[in-house]
Amino acid sequence: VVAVGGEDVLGAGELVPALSSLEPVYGEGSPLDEARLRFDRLGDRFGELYGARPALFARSPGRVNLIGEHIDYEGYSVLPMAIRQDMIVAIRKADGGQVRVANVDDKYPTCVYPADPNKEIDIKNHKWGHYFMCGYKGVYEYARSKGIDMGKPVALDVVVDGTVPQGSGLSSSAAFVCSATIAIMGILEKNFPKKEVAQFTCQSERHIGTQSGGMDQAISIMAKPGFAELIDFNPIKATDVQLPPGGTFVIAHCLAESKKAETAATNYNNRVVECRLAANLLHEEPYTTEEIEKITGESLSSVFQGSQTSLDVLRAAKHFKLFQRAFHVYSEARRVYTFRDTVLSKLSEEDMLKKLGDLMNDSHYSCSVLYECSCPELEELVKICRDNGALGARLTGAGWGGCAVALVKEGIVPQFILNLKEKYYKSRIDRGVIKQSDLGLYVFASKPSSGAAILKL
Ligand code: NG1
Ligand code: MG
Repeated sequence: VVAVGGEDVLGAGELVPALSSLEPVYGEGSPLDEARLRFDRLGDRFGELYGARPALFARSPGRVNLIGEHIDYEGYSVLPMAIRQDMIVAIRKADGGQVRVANVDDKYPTCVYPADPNKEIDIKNHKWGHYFMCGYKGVYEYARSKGIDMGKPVALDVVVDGTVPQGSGLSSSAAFVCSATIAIMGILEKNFPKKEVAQFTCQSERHIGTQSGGMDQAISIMAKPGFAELIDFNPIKATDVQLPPGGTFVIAHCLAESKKAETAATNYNNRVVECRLAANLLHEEPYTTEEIEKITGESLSSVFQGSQTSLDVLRAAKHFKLFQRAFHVYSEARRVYTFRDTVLSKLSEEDMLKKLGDLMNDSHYSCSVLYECSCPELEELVKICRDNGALGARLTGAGWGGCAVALVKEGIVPQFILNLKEKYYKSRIDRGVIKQSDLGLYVFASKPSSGAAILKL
């Protein structure tokens, strides 16, 4: 049994040995030297900070969602793939009673927490290290729910290095929560079934205050190199989807950051609440609180009792566009299956790619007009993608900023990326929004990467 590529189990104990090389993680043809350098640098930084080698490393990838946006929290299937960009974690057990979470990038000051899985995360005071503690709390909660003895809560020294751009819709947050989780499992020599890790890490991330669906954690944990995955929920299941070789997905950041944790009450969680309400009532005009209460015969604060994040939404909202949100969800859920069926169909590759592109365009329209989770920058970027030969383009992830994903014929990828640089990024480099040398972080082609792994290097 191995940790990555192994069928069902994840961990680093007797049952599941940790990987001892990077090849199975990053795969053939990927820049392994670069990856090795990152792990070396992470180990060195760990040594500088804590005066020791890390006991082990863990890695979990970001993802790009190809289709199926804002429907995971309704329980509908989605179709993401893991990307090479990831979060890597170096860790050891520490003395004392603290969890110290440092970053190789000085932009992220070290966060220190009491080593107490019962302590609530201070979400009103958002810090980058909170995501690690989501993972920490989650592991203990899962163990408790299964009656697994974890002993005394463990103090930890941690350093992380992330290459998934933040607030980009590429799921840096889940990559962080998942890598933290499996790093802690590794340190405690616990092996848990992959599906359960995929399930409980979704709960774990909710400690940050977003009512997330389970897509990001599921793909980060269960991805297999070379495949996108159709993810079903309740129970979680991942089915490999082999994409047509003639098409490539290009990911491009619009450079507006989607601050999901900070804007939860008006954006992400608002849509979660609207969808829950829409399941009961539907007409086209926006609903007021009073009207919904009249229809349901119940006050909204009692419907959402016990969920502070939902009560925050109710306080921040003027009206609820239930019909539009539901229309998006049902049509998007259908597009996911049509996308999967198209990939499996006997269509010529040319026709297949065209159909997939059309579905992506329809998905974007629905996100933009019905779900209202786009932004002017994303609209401009998606249009530029289409004008420059993309078969389809759409926002990906939560939206309100972050990335677009475009389906592009393999043969024109280099020229396509050059065109985006010229038409979208150049003026922004001139205005100092980003540096020319960082461009590769914001626009790149991606192949489906592997899922979470524990490494002893
Ligand atoms: P991002 O913001 O891209 O990580 C979020 C949710 C997903 C899903 C998408 C929209 C979290 C951790 N992730 O993704 O579950 O709902 O938005 O499809 O909240
Ligand atoms: Mg996220």
